[in-house]
Amino acid sequence: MSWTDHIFEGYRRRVAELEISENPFAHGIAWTGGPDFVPIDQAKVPLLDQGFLKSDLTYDVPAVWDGRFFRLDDHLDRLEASLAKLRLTNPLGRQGMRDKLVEMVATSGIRDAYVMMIVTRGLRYIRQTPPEDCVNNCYLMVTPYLWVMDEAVQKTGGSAVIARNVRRVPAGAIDPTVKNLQWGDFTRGILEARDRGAQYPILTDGDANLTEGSGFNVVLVKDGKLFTPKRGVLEGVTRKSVLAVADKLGLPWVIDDIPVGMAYAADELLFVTTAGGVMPVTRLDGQPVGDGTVGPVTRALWKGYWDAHYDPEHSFAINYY
Ligand code: PDG
Repeated sequence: MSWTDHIFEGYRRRVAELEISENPFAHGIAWTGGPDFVPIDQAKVPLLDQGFLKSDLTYDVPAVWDGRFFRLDDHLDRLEASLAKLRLTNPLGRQGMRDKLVEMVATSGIRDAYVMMIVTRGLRYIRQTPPEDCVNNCYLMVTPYLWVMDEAVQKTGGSAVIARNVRRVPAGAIDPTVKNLQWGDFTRGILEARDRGAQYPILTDGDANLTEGSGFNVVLVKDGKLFTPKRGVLEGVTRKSVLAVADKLGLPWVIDDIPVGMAYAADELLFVTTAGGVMPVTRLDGQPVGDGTVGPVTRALWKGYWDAHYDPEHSFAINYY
């Protein structure tokens, strides 16, 4: 029995059930502003939407696990903060969005879901129109859970590089605390990682400190203590969950500037995101991290993170129809 089985066994059963479901939304459900929900592969964005043309948008991604919404309010809080910074308003309002997301999950029958809420500037751009006169658009989708790292890779750990050919966009250019889809730096990083025989890039701030990777925060473990970068990163909800698990386990942690050199000296390395949870990384720049196996701290955080999905303090059950 593998150390990940207690979570993955039930998940695999639920996925098998979803695969034979006759629900037209079993592969994903979307809402793009109209009266009805649409199957995900039929959902469309208007060409003139400035979210599409200029990436003038923000978004957030919570997840549903085993029929329970996890930390939805944390994600709605972050979305609200991002909207305020961009002078966007949520056309549905917070409660309206919350209700619609729950309805969509229930309608789809999807038990383990990746949930995306996007708010765009709308059809008119602020060059011609005052921002307060733009009618903002909202797009929602719920799809089966998305793994940034496959189950099989999680068991032994993924491989990463510290990108040399690209740095994280400076916070003074694109605010990384506003969750955004301007992925040019990450895309270059992913290409570089592939060229170097690895799966994931970690980007630096250009001053030899770590920032984050393509859709995840970075945490390293040294002598039983957790270190995670402070600047140039999204303030991740998964990171927050993982640090809460560390508190329960009595492990100290710090959010600070983390020099690149610390990654090479780490005992353990992990990536954390809503789209995959706690992802062990056991090779960095072609060398083993620590002893090259998934270490005890990572395993304990992994277990604590998934167990927290059943804690009513951070999750609630969806009433499926
Ligand atoms: N940093 C970045 C740049 C992210 O995009 C994400 C989440 C995180 C950190 C982690 O944040 P949180 O723990 O709150 O989820 N990114 C996921 C994955 C995107 C992907 O497709 O790889 C998301 O936006 O869904």
